[in-house]
Amino acid sequence: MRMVIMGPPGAGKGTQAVVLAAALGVPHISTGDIFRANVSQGTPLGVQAKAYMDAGEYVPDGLTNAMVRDRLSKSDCSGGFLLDGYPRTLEQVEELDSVLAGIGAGVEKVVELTVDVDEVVSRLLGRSAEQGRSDDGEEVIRRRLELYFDATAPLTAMYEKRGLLVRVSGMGTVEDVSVRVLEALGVNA
Ligand code: B4P
Repeated sequence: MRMVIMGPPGAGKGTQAVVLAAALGVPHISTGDIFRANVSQGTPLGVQAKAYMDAGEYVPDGLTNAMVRDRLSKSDCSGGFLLDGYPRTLEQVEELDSVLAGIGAGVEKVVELTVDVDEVVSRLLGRSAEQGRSDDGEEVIRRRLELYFDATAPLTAMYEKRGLLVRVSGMGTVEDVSVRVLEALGVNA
C-alpha cells in the first residue's frame, strides 16, 4: 500500500502514522522527522533546513523532493510506504507522481485528519511545554497553520478528485482517532 497522511500541524499525523504504518507493515516516512534528524546531526541538509523550520516556513521544494526521492528508492519501500508530511505543495505532488510513475505505480490512498484550529494550537503549545520543539512557539504555530491552509489544504481536493481521499476526524483521544483511521481504511490492527 502506497499511502499519504495529511492534516494541519498538530492534527496527529505523526502520532497516527506510527500506528497505521505498523498495522500495514510498511515504513513510516516523516519528512519532518528526517529534517529534525539532519538538524540534530548538523548535516549540510540540516543546516539549510533549520532556518525555514524554525520560522514555520516550508523547506524549499528542491531540497525536500531530492530527500524524498532518495528515501523512496530504498529497498524497504518496494512493497509500499506511508508518507507523513509529504507532499505539502503542488510541486511535491508532481514530484511524487513522477517518482511513482517511474515504477509504474501511484498513490493508492490519502488520509486527511481534520481538526479544529483551537484544538491544534492547544496540542502544539502542550508539546512545546513538554518537548521544547523550536517550531512550537505560538507565533510560529500560527504561521505553520496559515501556510498549511494556503498551500497544502487545497491539495486534498486534487486527491479527492482522483477518488483517493479518506477524511477522518482527528478530534478525541489518540486511541479514538486510531480506531477511526483503521476502520475508514478497512485495516485490521
Ligand atoms: P512536521 O514534523 O510534519 O510537523 P507537524 O505538521 O507539526 O506534524 P507532527 O507530525 O509533528 O505533529 P502531530 O500532528 O502528529 O513538520 C515540521 C516542519 O518540517 C514543517 O513546518 C516544515 O518546516 C518542515 N517540513 C516537513 N515536511 C516538509 C515538506 N514536505 N515540505 C517542506 N517542508 C517540510 O502531533 C502534534 C502534537 O499533538 C503531538 O504533541 C501529539 O502528541 C499531540 N496529539 C496527537 N494526537 C492527539 C490527540 N488525539 N489528542 C491530543 N493530543 C494529540
